[in-house]
Amino acid sequence: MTDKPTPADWKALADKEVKGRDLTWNTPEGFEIKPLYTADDHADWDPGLPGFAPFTRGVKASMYAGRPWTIRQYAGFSTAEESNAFYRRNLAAGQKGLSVAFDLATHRGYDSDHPRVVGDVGKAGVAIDTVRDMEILFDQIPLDEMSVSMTMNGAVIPVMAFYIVAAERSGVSQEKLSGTIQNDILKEFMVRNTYIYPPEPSMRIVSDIIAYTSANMPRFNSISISGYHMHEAGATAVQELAFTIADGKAYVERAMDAGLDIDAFAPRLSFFFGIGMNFFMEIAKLRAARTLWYRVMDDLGAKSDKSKMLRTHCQTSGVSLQEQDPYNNVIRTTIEAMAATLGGTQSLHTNALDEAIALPTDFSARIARNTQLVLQEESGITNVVDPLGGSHYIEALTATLVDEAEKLIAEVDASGGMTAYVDAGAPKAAIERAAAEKQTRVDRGETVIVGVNKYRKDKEDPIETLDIDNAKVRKGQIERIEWVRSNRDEDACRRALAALTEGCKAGGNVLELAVEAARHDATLGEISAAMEEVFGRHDATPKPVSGVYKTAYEFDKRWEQVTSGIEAVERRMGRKPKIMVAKMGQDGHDRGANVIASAFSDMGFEVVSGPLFQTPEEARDMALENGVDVVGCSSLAAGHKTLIPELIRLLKEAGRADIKVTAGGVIPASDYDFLREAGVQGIYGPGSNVVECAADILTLLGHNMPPLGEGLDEAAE
Ligand code: MLC
Ligand code: 5AD
Repeated sequence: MTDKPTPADWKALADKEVKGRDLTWNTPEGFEIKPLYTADDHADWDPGLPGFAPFTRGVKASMYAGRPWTIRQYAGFSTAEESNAFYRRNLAAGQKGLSVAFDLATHRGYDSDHPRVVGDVGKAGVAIDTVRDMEILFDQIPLDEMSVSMTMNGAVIPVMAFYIVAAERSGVSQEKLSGTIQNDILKEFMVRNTYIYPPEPSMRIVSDIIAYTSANMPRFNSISISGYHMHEAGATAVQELAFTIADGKAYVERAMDAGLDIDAFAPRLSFFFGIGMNFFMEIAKLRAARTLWYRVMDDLGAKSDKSKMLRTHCQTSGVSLQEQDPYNNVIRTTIEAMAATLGGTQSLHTNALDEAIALPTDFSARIARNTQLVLQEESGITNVVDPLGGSHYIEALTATLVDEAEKLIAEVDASGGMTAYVDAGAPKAAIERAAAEKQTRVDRGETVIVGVNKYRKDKEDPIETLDIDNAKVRKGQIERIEWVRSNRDEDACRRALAALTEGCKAGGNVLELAVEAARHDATLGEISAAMEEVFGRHDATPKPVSGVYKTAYEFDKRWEQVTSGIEAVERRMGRKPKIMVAKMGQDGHDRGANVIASAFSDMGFEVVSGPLFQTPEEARDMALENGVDVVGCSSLAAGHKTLIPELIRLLKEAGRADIKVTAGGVIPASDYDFLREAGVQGIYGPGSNVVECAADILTLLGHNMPPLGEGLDEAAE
């Protein structure tokens, strides 16, 4: 009989097989992943049992064997009528919970008739201006039975108030409402950008909502503390974990400072994570998150296990999905959905295959939902609790993630806690750096994306996407606002709004006051404005990181070609070519704009970063004042067909038709002709390579740019 092989024997054999090649893999988190894990890699780690502290293996003892996760698809577009019909079709086809996506006008506290939101109404979600809209949104959906998530942070007060009053009008009192409000403002300042008020009053709003729901709505989750958007903005798993848990800690401390008993509200705090393509890391991330939250809440003095139990929703990763070869997205989403469920999520949204281009159609939404139905009903995943528990790799990864996230949380604590850390811009900068590094790995082909930087198709087949007639939605909304205004008791409404403003100044629960205003049919814009009077409106200018691209592309031939092209243009013009990166409308997705600004500035362009939320007029003024050669408009929320042509018209009107306007972001190929006819000179959709974009822009500036050194596929090898 031979001796039992040892890890050293394995190493010798593996080395021989690969002739000594190094098989370790460095993850974006900076972990060195070995090709083999054994019990020695997690000897000091005990994940315990599901249903018991620290809940690493799951929050319920029986988990999905007892009840599967909630299939909760995030959706909303155009009008309340259309979204309601879409929800009802989805529920009939197997969806289990609702999740409302609001348009950006609503997010930012503007009614649909406000001049700043002309391009945004009904585009990225449903337009909600009044309680009447909310009643239509849930028509024939029993709110005492259906749990409803609402993704709202900026205009969280009017939206919660409308929901409560709409339910009330349908005969359902607030204590019967089950669901979740996102209400997570700290991550808005870091990555999502749909804030309205400055940080301090925003934190008060969060705490007022926690106080109100814990007193009046026992089945309602007062917050969804979200790492998802950090993940999407490019955060590593360690950053997502640490900043999300630290955010949670900040909210708990704030509510305790307001005099609330931790065990009275903590059982209704919930979480939300993004699930990307690093399969095992994502599974371990959810297990680590539960462990971390248990420890944090224990330290904060929570007594009840329910207060220390991290319950979470997950969504598969939007940024992992691609415009090119889009059916690959079904495969990616399936892998990510498996990671979320093997990690023990409570609720899940699976993205649609047309994610990178538009909002889901009935067809793409059906496949996305069926992905979960197949996992639940065909795969057998639900039969065993934490089926990967005990995997050497998973346990070792979980333990490492807990350790590394705890180090980062300690760093946040040392800087004065998450509110101060966010105020100083530290997490935003760290995430942007990680995002720029990630983009570089993709552009250089080190991170493979099938169908994009490797195995690209010669010709893409067009797919059908959802198009929303924004002007029509806006017109209908304006008519309804007018109808509501003419049918309300104006004096009572004004008094309720004045009481809300007074409450913002003097103290008093702002949600309670807003519910009263909603009962008198105040609009979302009016309620937001009544609060803005006291709190003010927050704005921020992006601060792109610098140097990441330069370092990553050192000695890269294509990069050198572009930088020498820029130098040539600079010699000709007697100054650096100047590009303004513009973000118009209420679309706050700034990852792409920041990546472009960082990369172009590293290449040698002079970059002017426009603030978020500009109107076309403001973008024109900034372009003229700064004497730019190009305005690059970044659009991810479907405002491009309204806002970019308007900017071009305004530049022409100012006699500066020579300023080139380009467009980048989520732009369906079917809109390219429309934009070109409107005068857009370069269009860069998802999956564009920054070096190639720069070469293209040099050509626009009249430089005779030779073809870039190598093709994409060669670069990927
Ligand atoms: C669950 N239950 C069980 C059980 N499993 N009971 C017995 N045995 C089991 N095995 C019980 C639970 O205790 C609970 O009851 C009830 O069943 C429902 O289960 P749940 O696990 O709480 O699920 P759910 O109601 O779906 O709640 C999940 C949640 C919640 C806690 C994570 O916060 C949620 O639904 N979040 C969704 C957030 C969301 O959709 N966000 C979209 C963001 S999109 P009880 O009585 O204990 O409650 C976005 C994108 C953008 O943000 O725009 O940027
Ligand atoms: N409908 C469906 N999904 C949406 N998402 C955003 N808005 C909507 C909507 N109105 C999804 C996308 C996006 C993520 C933030 O949420 O997947 O990437």
